[in-house]
Order: sequence, then structure tokens, then C-alpha cells
Amino acid sequence: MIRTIATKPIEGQKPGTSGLRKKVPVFQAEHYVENFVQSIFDALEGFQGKTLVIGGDGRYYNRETIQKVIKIAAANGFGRILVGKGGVVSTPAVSNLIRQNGAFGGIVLSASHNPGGPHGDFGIKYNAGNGGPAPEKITDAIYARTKTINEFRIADAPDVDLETIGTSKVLDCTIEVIDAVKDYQALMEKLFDFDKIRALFASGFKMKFDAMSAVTGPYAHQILEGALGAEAGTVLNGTPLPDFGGHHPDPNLVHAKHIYDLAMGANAPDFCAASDGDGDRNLIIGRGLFVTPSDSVALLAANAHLAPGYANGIAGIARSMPTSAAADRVAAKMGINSYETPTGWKFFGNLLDAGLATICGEESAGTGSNHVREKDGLWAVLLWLNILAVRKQSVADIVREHWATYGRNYYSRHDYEEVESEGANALVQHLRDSLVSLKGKSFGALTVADADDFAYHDPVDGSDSAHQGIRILFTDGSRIVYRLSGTGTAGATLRVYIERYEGDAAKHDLETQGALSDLIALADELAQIKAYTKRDAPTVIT
Ligand code: VG1
Ligand code: CO
Repeated sequence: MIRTIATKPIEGQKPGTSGLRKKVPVFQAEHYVENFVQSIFDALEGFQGKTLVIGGDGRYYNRETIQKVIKIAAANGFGRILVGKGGVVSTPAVSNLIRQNGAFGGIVLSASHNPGGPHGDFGIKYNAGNGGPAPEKITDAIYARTKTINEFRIADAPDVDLETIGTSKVLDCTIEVIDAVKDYQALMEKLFDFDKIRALFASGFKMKFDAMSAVTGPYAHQILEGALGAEAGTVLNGTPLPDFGGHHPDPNLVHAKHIYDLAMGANAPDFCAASDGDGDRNLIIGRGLFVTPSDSVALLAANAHLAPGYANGIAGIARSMPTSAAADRVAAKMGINSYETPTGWKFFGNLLDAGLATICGEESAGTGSNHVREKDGLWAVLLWLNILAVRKQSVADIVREHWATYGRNYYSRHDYEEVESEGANALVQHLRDSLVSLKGKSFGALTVADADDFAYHDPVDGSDSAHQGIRILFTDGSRIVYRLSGTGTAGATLRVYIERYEGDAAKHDLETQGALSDLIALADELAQIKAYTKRDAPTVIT
């Protein structure tokens, strides 16, 4: 039986960089989930009888939400629902399932790298039929609907058993509980030379992969230790936990410091990596050398042809605006196009669908390709392994060679987390007001070539996205970028991105913060960060 239940609009259900993200208690409020999910379906057309994929990163409130989504989707007329066993599917694997099954779309339940648990974060995101995060046109329509919604439809049915692989029915809708790892592994086997990687491990190559008690554990166990023969114990924290063991499942130098320390210590493995809560981010550290995500996307693009899936070369490279220009240099040398998009994977979708870009990346540890429409943490790890297996050099040697060829883009991001929204907004406004007067000004050796508030014109669908971050570009190629996070759930988070290009190979081994110190000081001076945020120092430096 379908029940139609009266409801009232709920304030503040505006999807951010990556869907709707709030604290768990917010989602637990009466009809909150129901309202948002019904608003998603109300904003879509033509899904009667079609397939919906549902997956989540396994965090607290995942199961309860999945039961609701299944019942609402069935009541709204979906014909078939695919859901991973236990309701746990990584974000890139959801993207793959949507594509492989010709699904109408999918729902991803995740707050990615944010902490979980009863007081942690939760999130809901809609992905379209191409497997990627819904474009702004759809998220705007969803948001508009949340402001006028007055009823939702839900099946009056018992909960679906998510623990057993098999098929059942809710109303006329077929629910299939599936093995979420199998299809993903098959895709990876098509893209990468598993024989070569197996031989690399057999030769004594050692690695550690930290799944951070999040979604990639089962994938990493099965692919790295199973199919590729890495020794038992290669995967750390490989069991997904609803609260990620109380940690932030954020693979950066702060929250994955233990793996950094391992890579820098005596007896370091050849290769260390980690992924985030929902499996779409990656951290790459070679013995003694951390690879910045911006360098990683450039390196992967330059070497992708060494993997079977990219043997014919790549069509183009896309990076988010704050990501360093290292990838642009690779594209220029290869004679292919590079694209600069706003932050958030949804902006890569059109470029990938149109075949304009093959490899995409973000400075926030997101790298991916046209194999799915999400960034993909394990994919990045496997491409690195494929490259290492072919080149038979250390990570550090490969990175240094890359710098010698292209120059090095020193890069760092300084985050000021959970500052007061008022101060953060005032800081951005003050910067916007000073853009015109900054042009041509000199600060010591640095001269401002241009300053703007980044706006993007999508070359495929012609849509425009304004106010995507303040850019201050210097004549020597250095940049300072400021933007406010669209994924935080408390107050505002200011992100300051700092970059400097160094062509001289003799200066490629400087300590990063030191190499950027004049820009870091200038970033504070121009935006008056300390005054506006009332903070003396960043919360996180990556
Ligand atoms: C952050 C990152 C951005 C990334 C987004 C989602 O957004 O900066 O690059 O796409 O998180 O990543 P923001 O608006 O907080 O800067 V994830 O791993 O949540 O799907
Ligand atoms: Co993520």
C-alpha cells in the first residue's frame, strides 16, 4: 500500500558542493529525509519503471535512511532498485553500477571525509544517469522543491533484508541486494594490468593501504590482497565502522598522519596510500616523499598510457580551479586541452561525457577518469601501482623526474575550519571589493597580474556558474585563491590555496611551507584573515 503523508517545507535543504550535508540529528528530525528524497524525485521526470541504485558509505544512519529511500522510491514508481549488501557501496562503485545497469540514477548516502556517528555528519546526494553528481540545474530544482513540498509518498511495507544477497519486492518494485565489489573489480581489471601489478608484489614490493575504517576496506582486501597478491596486513583499518573508529576519514596529512609517519620512517614500505569515508579520495605517499594531489593528477595524466585502459592516450585533462597548474603543463606538452572548472566533481561530468577530458583531478585528493563519473580513490592507487610496475622506479624518482621535466608547482592549502559565518562572508566581500584596485599592485617581488571572482562557462551545455572563488594571479605564475567550503556542517570553513611555480631543478627540494612563505604572509595581509576569522593559524594545512 502507498501512503501519502502531508508534510511542510523544511528550511535549509540546499545541496552544497557534494549534495546535502548536515549533522545526523538534523536528518533524524521528523520527515527531514522523506522531504528531501521526495523533493529529489519531484524534480525528476520519466523514471517510472526504471532502475535506481542506492549505496552509502556505511556511516551511522545509513541503514535507516536506505530503508526510507527504498520505500519512497517504490511508492514513486521506480521499477527496480539495486542496493549493495549491508547498504555499503563506495561512491565510485555507485557511479559504476548506475552506468553498467543503465539505471535512471542513484542515491549516495555519505558525508565523505567528515566524521560519523550519532553526533557526526550525514549526507544525501543524487547522481544522474551518466553516473555523476547531479548538475546544478537539477540540484537547484531539488532545492526549489524543498521549499514548496507539501506531501510525500511512501510504501507501507516491512524493511528489506539488506544483509542477504537476493531479490525481493516492495509494491511492484524489485529490490536486488547485490555484491558491490564484484562489478567494480571487473572494471579495474579491464583498466589495469593486473598481471604486472601481481608480479610487482611477488617481487617483494611492499605497500600499506589505510581504508580509515571506511567504505574501501572490503574493496581493498579483495583487490589488493586477494586479486593482486599483496601480503596479508597490507590493508589497515579495513573494516567499515559506522563512526570510522571515532576518526575523521579524511586522507590528509593531519587525519592520516600515522601513514605519513610510516612512509617517512625507517623500514618504510615502498608505497603508502589511503582513501576517505566514501572511497572517492586518495592519499599517495612514496617512501620518504608525499605526492601532493595536484602533482598526482599531473603525474597520472603524464603516465596513464602505461595502463591498458589508457594505452591509446588521453583526450584532455580537467582540474578544479584551486588545483595547481601542474596538470596544465602536462596537457600543454602532450598537445591536448586542459580545462579549469569550479570545485566539485559535478563540473567534470559534461567534459567527460563529451569526450573532451579523460583524466580529472582536484587538489582535495580527488582523482579520476572517464571510467566512472566520480573521483575514485582505489582507481588512483591502482593506476599508481600500474605505473610503478611498468617503470620499475621508486615513487620519489618518478616524481623528481616529473619535476625536472615540467618544473615544480609548490602547493599548499590552509583551512580555517568552523569559523563564524559572518566574519567569513565579510572577508570574501572585502576581497571582492578590492579586486579592481589589486591589479598591477606590487608586494615585494610579487606583482598582481589579475584578480577576479572565478566564473565558469560550461563549454558543453553553455551553463554559467559565478562566484566560485577569489583568484589573485601574479606575474610569475604564483596564485592565491580563497573560497568558502560547500561541504562543512558547522559555521564556515575558509580555504586558502597557495601556489608557486619553480622551474629551476636545483630548487625542487625545498620544504613546501618555506617555499611558499612570502605568499602565505601576503595571503593573510590581503584578506586580513586573522582579523576576520579571529584565528591565529589555520586548523589544517595540507
Ligand atoms: C570539498 C573539496 C572539493 C570536493 C568536495 C567533495 O569541497 O574541496 O574539492 O569535491 O569536498 O569531496 P568544499 O566545498 O568543502 O571545498 V568528497 O570526498 O565529499 O565527495
Ligand atoms: Co569523499
